[in-house]
Amino acid sequence: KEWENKELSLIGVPMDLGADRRGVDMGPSSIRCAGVEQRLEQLGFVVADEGDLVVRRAKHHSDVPESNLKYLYEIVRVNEELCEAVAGIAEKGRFPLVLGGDHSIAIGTLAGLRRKKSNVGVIWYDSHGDVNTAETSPSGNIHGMALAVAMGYGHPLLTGIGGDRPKVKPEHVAIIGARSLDPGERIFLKRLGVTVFTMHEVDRLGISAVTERAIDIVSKGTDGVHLSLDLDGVDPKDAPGVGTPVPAGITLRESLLAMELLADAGIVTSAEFVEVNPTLDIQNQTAKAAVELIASLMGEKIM
Ligand code: NNH
Ligand code: MN
Ligand code: MN
Ligand code: MN
Repeated sequence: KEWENKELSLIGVPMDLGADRRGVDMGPSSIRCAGVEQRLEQLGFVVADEGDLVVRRAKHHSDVPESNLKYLYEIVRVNEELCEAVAGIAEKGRFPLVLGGDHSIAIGTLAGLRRKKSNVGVIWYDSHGDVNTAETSPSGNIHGMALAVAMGYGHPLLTGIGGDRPKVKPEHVAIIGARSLDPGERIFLKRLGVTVFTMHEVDRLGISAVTERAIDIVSKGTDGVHLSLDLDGVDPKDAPGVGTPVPAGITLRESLLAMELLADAGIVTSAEFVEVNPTLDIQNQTAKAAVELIASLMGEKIM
């Protein structure tokens, strides 16, 4: 593995424009407060905290004439920057760990990874599919479009970040935890043949079998695997500090097992943890959950 040197770079993206809701911009700060760097150092990682990118406050969301794409231009600008930053980290053979921020930042992360790897597998751990386009989105919020954009679908300013080519192939994607899909997303996911482990599969098969199947899918024919973990994939009882909580989700306990299985498989080469909103949280519980998940993903063992 390329990061066997245990060198890791943290980068925060205090983005909330993609969710059109304040508070998730404080996600990177809340995860840092929960002790992510120290925890990684205890695991033997040499951590370089690259700090946060700058996200400008937008005056008004309808900055694209005749489009429902909220805050498009600033989201594009930040993701271009994130793309460069992630590409630089991966280029040096370090593990990129991106802290969000809303999920629109996956657009920049995956564009950056594509510079180094031609076939990135993606585990999209989320209660949502995030495969809307401007045409299907009920909200106009770009965080609900990030995975579609990464596969090459959406506004050209978004799909063009880091170059016009698609960043991820549908057959290399596995969604885990879905329980809130918009009508257009269901059609899109079926048409593209994306593997979706909804809560139905999680309940029937159990999280360990689901994770093992997901590992098979994302590691077949790929040269790296990215974990894109939206904290709203975790049940709101365990992760209340998110903008769009959806009940009946994957417990923190199950999620930790999923991370441990990913660690054991040794396939994950980059990760991002997104959508933590400390203004909606209880005592930073959700950021703390994120740190537990990160530690398990990066190999922490009970004994
Ligand atoms: N599907 C809805 C939309 O596109 C909600 C997306 N919200 C998320 N996605 N938090 O992970 O607006
Ligand atoms: Mn340090
Ligand atoms: Mn999401
Ligand atoms: Mn979500």
